[in-house]
Amino acid sequence: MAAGEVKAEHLYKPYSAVRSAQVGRVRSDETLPEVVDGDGAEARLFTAAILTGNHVAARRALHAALGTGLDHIYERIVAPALDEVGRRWYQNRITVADEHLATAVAQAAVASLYPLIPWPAGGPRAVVGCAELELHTFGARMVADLLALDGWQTTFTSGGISLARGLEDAGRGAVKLVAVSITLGRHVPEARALIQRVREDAPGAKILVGGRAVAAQPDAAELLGADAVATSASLAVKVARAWR
Ligand code: B12
Repeated sequence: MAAGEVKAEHLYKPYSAVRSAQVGRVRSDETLPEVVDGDGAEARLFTAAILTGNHVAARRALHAALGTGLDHIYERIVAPALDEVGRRWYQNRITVADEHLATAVAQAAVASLYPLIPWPAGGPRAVVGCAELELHTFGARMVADLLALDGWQTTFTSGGISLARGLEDAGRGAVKLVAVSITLGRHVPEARALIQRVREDAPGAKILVGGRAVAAQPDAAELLGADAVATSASLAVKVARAWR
């Protein structure tokens, strides 16, 4: 999506539930957006907050859910909310600017949790990133965070840059796991080439793939030359445990 202008009227749309969140109350309100696969009121509040650019309400919704675990926050609140944002954008119900704003608010809210999380130190090395050209980085970030929480020493290389560079920085010989996220089907060829390079550069590393482009393809690991495919960040953690 090309960058768009963020207009002031996008910042605070009249969702009464967002105003409720600002004063710390969660209430069922039919003005809240429906969220498929989300966790009830929490996901709906968070969705309303990011769609209205309300940083305070977005942060508050995630902080209130911190006791449920980061995996719950990521998969039952944040990912379903972003799905809803994508759906609305696809249906032309929101603008590109709305989508950019919602994503930025969601990322800032997630980042505000980081100082509150007891990240373990040390552990086996993992490098997590996207295929080159892939700009959808949020899912990979979630995978990196949940692996870090499970005791991996994780390097997150973000998107649009070479994951091979991340491998180099982490010390290729020591890397036990490389996780590659692919959202768009058109990036599968780059991902395959990247995985081939990783095989040569870090022959001891296990390679895990995931993301929207491969989640529904049971033979994705074979097609891409990876060791396994997982459909969510928490499943990535389970698969990776066997490789520690
Ligand atoms: C935010 C967003 C963007 C942002 C991304 C910002 C960022 N820093 O990430 C920007 C603006 C860059 C963007 C651009 C585009 N986007 Co976009 N985007 C989205 C949106 C709304 C949310 C994505 C997101 O973060 N989801 C939340 C994460 C957590 O979900 P996830 O990535 O699937 O990750 C989960 C699992 O898949 C898994 N997982 C992910 N990675 C990995 C890796 C491993 C190893 C494992 C095991 C698991 C795993 O774990 C995660 C949690 O469980 C989606 C809508 C949607 N439904 O996703 C559209 C969406 C993905 N975008 C879409 C499109 C079309 C585009 C553009 C092509 C638009 C355009 N015309 O320019 C460009 C392409 C840019 C590019 N070159 O990559 C379409 C894709 C359609 C398709 N073909 O599948 C979607 C689905 C919107 C829609 N409804 O049509 N987008």
